[in-house]
Amino acid sequence: MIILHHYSTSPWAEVVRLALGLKGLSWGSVTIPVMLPKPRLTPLTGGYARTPVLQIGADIYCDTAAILDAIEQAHPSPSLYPAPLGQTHRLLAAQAQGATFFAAVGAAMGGLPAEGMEEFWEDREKRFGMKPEAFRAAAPHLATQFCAHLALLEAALSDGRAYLGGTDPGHADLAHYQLLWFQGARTGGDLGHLTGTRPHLGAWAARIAAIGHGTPTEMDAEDALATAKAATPNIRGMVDSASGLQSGQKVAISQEGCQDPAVEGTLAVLTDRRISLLRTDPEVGEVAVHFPRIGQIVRPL
Ligand SMILES: N[C@@H](CCC(=O)N[C@@H](CS)C(=O)NCC(=O)O)C(=O)O
Repeated sequence: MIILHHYSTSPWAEVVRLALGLKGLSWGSVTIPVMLPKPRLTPLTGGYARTPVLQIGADIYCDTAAILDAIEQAHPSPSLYPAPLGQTHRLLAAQAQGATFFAAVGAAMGGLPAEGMEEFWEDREKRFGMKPEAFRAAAPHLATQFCAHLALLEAALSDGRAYLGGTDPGHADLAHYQLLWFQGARTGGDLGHLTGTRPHLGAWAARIAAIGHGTPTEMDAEDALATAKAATPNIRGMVDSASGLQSGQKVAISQEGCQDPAVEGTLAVLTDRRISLLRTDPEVGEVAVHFPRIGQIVRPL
């Protein structure tokens, strides 16, 4: 069974929920905390604590790029990479990360009060360097950048196409949609202030929302840990010899722009697309932790 570790307000988790919906899947839903510590998640990941994380048995997928690959591989139809864009969906989806995502976060959260959210801001400052005062000061600029991005989406959709790639939705649609979806967090989901003057964007967002989330079933974190313990990791691939690293070598993986503890383990796969580590934890036994190559810093131990 596919298990998603997430929380309801996570925009990147919304991408995965919609991908599961697009494929009409049933899945186990484990709710994780919005900030550290995440003691029922990190035994699985070895320290990666961002949201979302997907689990299939003893295989743990970190980051939506690795997660969507895993879902696509396990359930190829309907594809998250439909023609005519095909793999170009990945390129377009990557554009929703980094500065674009930061602008969306600024637009959605820049105006939020510090009062009552002290712990949250402390967490985000420590882990991602988001100093609340500096973030609030930058919010008006970030909001302009976000609106400029929405204008690009509106223009891309203005020839009447249903989705970014044409008639079928794919990874790129979900990745860019979450930026907009997140703006509803403070308005109970209402996006009228952003879609009112952008009709193509509004119709596209409504089509994507209608995809739904498939069939989630609430699941206890302890059951997810037990599921991992009862399973065996599924490693496919090899270590690219040009990397200078070798299979079986101890390495640590961390993420650019994130101060969370590095995940340490034995290198099993390293290609331009994927990094997989094997690690053992008393609570879950041996698990494989899978990452996309982009965004990860690999350090030999
Ligand atoms: N590149 C990652 C980005 C994930 C990300 O930034 N997630 C946010 C929430 S949507 C996060 O980790 N926030 C801190 C947390 O959840 O503890 C992906 O595609 O999954």
